[in-house]
Amino acid sequence: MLKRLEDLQADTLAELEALTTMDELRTLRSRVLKGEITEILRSIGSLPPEERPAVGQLGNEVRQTLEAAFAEREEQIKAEELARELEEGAIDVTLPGRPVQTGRLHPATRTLREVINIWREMGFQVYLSRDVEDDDTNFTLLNIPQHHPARDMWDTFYTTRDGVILRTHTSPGQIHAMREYAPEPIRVILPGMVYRYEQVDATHEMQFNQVEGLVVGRNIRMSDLKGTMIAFAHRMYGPERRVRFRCSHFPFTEPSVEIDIEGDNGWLEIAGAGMVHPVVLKNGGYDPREYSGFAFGMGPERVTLLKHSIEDIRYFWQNDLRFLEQF
Ligand code: FA5
Repeated sequence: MLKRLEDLQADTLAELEALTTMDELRTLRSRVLKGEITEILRSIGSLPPEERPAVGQLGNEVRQTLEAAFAEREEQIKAEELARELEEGAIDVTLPGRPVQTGRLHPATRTLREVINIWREMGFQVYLSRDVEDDDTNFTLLNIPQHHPARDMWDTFYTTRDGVILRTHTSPGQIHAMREYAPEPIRVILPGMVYRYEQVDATHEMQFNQVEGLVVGRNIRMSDLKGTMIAFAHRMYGPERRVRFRCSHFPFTEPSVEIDIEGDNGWLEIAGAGMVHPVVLKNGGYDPREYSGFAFGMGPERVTLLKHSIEDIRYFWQNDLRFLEQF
C-alpha cells in the first residue's frame, strides 16, 4: 500500500509536469485527488491494525504534496495561456488600415439638391406634389382639354384605373399649390420624378426629375421670369454663362418660352417656362384680372449634363460604377 502511494505521487508529478492546458490539469486533479487517493485512504480500514498509522500518515502527506504541486502548476499554466493569448491576439499597429467603402449620393440627386438649394436661397419654398396623378390635373386643368392635340407633347403612362396616370411633368403640382394657397401670393418650387413613354436617346429619358417653379401675385411680369431664370443660371454656372430665351408654346402659359444655356457641347434646353395662363390661374382659384404669375419646369438631369459636360443622359440610370464614381 505504501508503495502504491509512492508510485501514485511520482506518476502524478510526472504527468503534471508534462501537461500543458488547464483542461488536462483539471481532469488529472479530479482523477487523482478525488479518485485514487480517497480510495486508498478509505481502504485503510481493511488493513491489519499495525500498518494503518503509516499508510494513513503517508496518504495525507502525498495528498498535501500533490495539492501544492497542482496549485503551483495551475499558476504556471494560467500564465502560459495568458502569454499565448496575448501573442496570438496581438495587433500589428504598423499595418496600413483597410479602406472603408462608403457610398455617395447619385450625381442626379446631388444636382437636384444643388438646384433646390439655389431656389431656396432665392426665396422659394419647396412644395411636394404626388407622382400618381389624375388625368384632369395633369392635363385638363392645365388648359389641355381631352382630345386636344397638345396632349401629344407628353407621351403618357396610363394605369389600369380609368383616369389615373403617372404624372408626365411637375406642372399639375401648380394646381395643388394654388388651390391650397389662393388667394395668397405664391413662390414655390415643386421637385420630383416625372414619367414619359418616350423614345430614349442622349437627351431624353423615360423617367427623370423636374423642378417646377411657380410665382403668383399682383403685377408679376415677363421681366420677372427672365430676371429670375438668368439669376438662377448665374448662381448655378457662374456669372459669365450665356442664357437664351426662345419663343415656344405650352397650353398652360402665355406667352411661353424655352430656356437654353450654353455649354461645352453647344446650347442645351434646360427649362420650359412662361406667364401662367389665365385659365390655369382661374382653375387654381385666382382671379386672373387681379393676379398674374410665371411658371417654369426645368430638368435637373439636363442641368447636370451641362455642368459636367456629360454627353449622354442614359449614363445616369445605367448604374455603371465607372461613370458614377467620377462624381
Ligand atoms: C414641360 O414638361 C412643361 N411642364 C414645363 C413648363 C412648366 C413649361 C411650367 C411652362 C411652365 P418639357 O416637356 O419641355 O416641358 O420639359 C421641361 C424640361 O424637362 C426640359 O426643358 C428638359 O430640361 C427636361 N426634360 C424634358 N423631357 C426630358 C426627358 N425625356 N429626359 C430628361 N429631361 C427631360
